Amino acid sequence: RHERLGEGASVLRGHAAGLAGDMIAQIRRIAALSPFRRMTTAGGGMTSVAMTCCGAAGWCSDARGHRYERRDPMTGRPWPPLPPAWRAWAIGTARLAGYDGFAPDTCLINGYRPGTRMGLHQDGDERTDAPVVSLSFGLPALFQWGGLRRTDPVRRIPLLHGDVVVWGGPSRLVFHGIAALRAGQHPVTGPCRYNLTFRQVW
Ligand code: MD3
Ligand code: FE
Repeated sequence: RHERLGEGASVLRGHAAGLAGDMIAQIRRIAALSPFRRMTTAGGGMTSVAMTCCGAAGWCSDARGHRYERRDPMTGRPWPPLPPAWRAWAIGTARLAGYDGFAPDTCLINGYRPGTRMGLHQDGDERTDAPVVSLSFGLPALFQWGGLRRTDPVRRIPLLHGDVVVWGGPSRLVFHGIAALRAGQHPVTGPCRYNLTFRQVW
């Protein structure tokens, strides 16, 4: 159940499938306080993905650029708290993958519908000496996993309902993305995919 993808990266296939019902109910409560929204990008565009966050920090993008903020700019209020059970789960999962001492202070929640995609990018707004724990629910996605340079060749890895991936060490700064989601219906999420990423900002 614990497959090494590459240096520092491991996948736990289906590891979170049993948590889906509770976590999706919790996502709805978070989204009632800080709704899913597409974010403006510095280039003048919008993210294809709809996002919300919980925890002491939340990832934000606007015409000026992207960064973490303590408050949701849409509501002016602090982001909803990171559920303690989520935090404990993420710490335990990081440990299973070989990362002790993970102290996540944010969870970015991405909402995908058919056609939604995420272009190739690196994640460096948070601490890159801490891993990222990612969790997928609902419709399958094709993860694009490149290298440290944008032009490096890309591997394509399916991410299915309940799959968990832990990225750290040399894998932490790789370029990655998600191909346009294909239409479908999932018994738990309907026409959606959710991706949760636990990170340490501060
Ligand atoms: C590898 N999310 O939120 S999850 C993101 O499915 C993001 O929504 C994708 O890329 C999604 O930034 C992919 C897998 C993932 C997440 C973060 C990473 C892989 C990563 C950070 C560093 C390296
Ligand atoms: Fe990313």
